[in-house]
Amino acid sequence: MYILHGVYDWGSLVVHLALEELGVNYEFKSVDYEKGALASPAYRALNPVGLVPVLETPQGPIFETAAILLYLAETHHALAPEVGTSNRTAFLSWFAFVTNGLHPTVMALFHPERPLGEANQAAVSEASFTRMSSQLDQLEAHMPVAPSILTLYVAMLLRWAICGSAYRRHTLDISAYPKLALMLRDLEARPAVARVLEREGLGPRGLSQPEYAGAGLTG
Ligand SMILES: N[C@@H](CCC(=O)N[C@@H](CS)C(=O)NCC(=O)O)C(=O)O
Repeated sequence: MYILHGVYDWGSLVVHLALEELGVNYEFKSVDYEKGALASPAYRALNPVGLVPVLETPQGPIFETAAILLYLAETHHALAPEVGTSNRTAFLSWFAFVTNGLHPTVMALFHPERPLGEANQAAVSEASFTRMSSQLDQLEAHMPVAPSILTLYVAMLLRWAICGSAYRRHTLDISAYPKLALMLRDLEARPAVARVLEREGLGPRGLSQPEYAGAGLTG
């Protein structure tokens, strides 16, 4: 039994998707971040850095999205090429590219005031959008698109980037990336993905044609 501590449409979304895809026994526990739950001693005992997500496992809590996803794929022998198989190297390379590269870029696009303050947010937003476009060019050209923790992760980030139009100057036109757009539609057709999109209130086209609900994307 796993316990996922998360907030709908925050970074816990990809772990939620992976757990549902794996068909394992889990519970989703909403983190009451508005009441300071991320700073509580109980939460910090699970995740010392006080961020979402954290997953309670039979071996103890695990935090950092990439670590959680690799743990799940390795434990359940699914959603990633197995160690020793020929496509493992490409998978790991692109997984690191996304978790170390695209994720911070998308976060900077959403919170352009964070790195250098309000006065510089237009420049940060501009630079982040340019960086994201070049990272997506790479993914469009090279990323393996078989359903995996990698495609689920990219799908979450693309959802956020497309949603950006509702409240940010820069928004992603996914039609410029036909392979990635098809990947999103293919994921939405998967029953496990559809269940999580419904549960988190993101709608059946919550990956390929998302609408900003006004509740998420604040973390
Ligand atoms: N590198 C971390 C980033 C986690 C992160 O930034 N989480 C956000 C939500 S998407 C959060 O908890 N924000 C709350 C805050 O900054 O106080 C990971 O991948 O798990």
